[in-house]
Amino acid sequence: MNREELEWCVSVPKVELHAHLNGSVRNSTLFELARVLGDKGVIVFSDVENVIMKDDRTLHKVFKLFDLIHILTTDHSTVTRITKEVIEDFAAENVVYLELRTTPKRNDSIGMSKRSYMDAVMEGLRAVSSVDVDYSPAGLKTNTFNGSTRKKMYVRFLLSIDRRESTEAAMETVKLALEMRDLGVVGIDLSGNPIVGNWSTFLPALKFAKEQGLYITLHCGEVPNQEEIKAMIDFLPHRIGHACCFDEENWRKLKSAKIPVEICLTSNIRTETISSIDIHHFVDLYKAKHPLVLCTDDSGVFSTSLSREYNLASSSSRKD
Ligand code: 6MZ
Repeated sequence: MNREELEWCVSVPKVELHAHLNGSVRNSTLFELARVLGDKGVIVFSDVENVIMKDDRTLHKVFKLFDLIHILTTDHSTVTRITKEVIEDFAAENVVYLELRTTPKRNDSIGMSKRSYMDAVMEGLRAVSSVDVDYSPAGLKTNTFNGSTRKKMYVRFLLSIDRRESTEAAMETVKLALEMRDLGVVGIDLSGNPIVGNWSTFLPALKFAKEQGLYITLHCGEVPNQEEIKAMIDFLPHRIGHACCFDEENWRKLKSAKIPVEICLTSNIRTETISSIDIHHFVDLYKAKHPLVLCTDDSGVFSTSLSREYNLASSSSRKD
């Protein structure tokens, strides 16, 4: 990686549209949290350290890692902390518009509801001190920064439905998104382990969300399930993430529907969803002028940054 090019990629103002909150946590924070829980006897620190340090990030292993990260992060004050840190990390990279996504979580044993989880997220947003943050949708129309000369950033949220969830739980997330629209929640994401759950389970909630005017983005084609990919394209989401394992027919459908694709290069390579950057569909879509956006997916889990993704994309599109 050329240092000068990377510095240039850091310096340009950028937009991040596909970043999972719990996948974007700093390693140093994960270690600190693991040490505290280790001291309390809740976890064995060395076991966690091993997993965080390991390089194995295949798709199967990644979801196990998320379960572990959730053990470390899912209490109100930690959710607030990681939200603040993640937003500040993106700000430091000159991200000027961030759409951060997270799965609202319920954990009765600590009095956490999906709403209180999201309230903790919002508190983290308000705690950001390194930049001026606009998080109200009205801010896009009026200048809420009141002449401040500090660095500015717009932050919006997508609420994720995890593929392990039921129709009812998915609907609860959609209703929560509607309740929190004034706080900067703009849409719904469907994510989680792609080999778990059925499209038909989430469809009622996603349909309702769309009818209510929420934006929809779907993790689509992380595994070669062509039937599901087809059904997802037919649903006409506003964007899709990944699009790795499409057959010819689904590529044709996607291109004619002009559905924008969130491209996550490092994530796809590290999870071995795409075997090499040289055959990544990014180049084909870019040349076809298909709408796309470069994203990090999980900057913590995959040790990347949006600037690195830009740098990687510029070198791979130049090769051709
Ligand atoms: C599918 C992913 C993902 O929501 O707890 N997530 N889902 N494919 C991916 N590609 C590698 N990366 C992350 O953030 C973590 C959650 O985001 C989803 C998974 O559901 C994971 O548990 P939050 O903040």
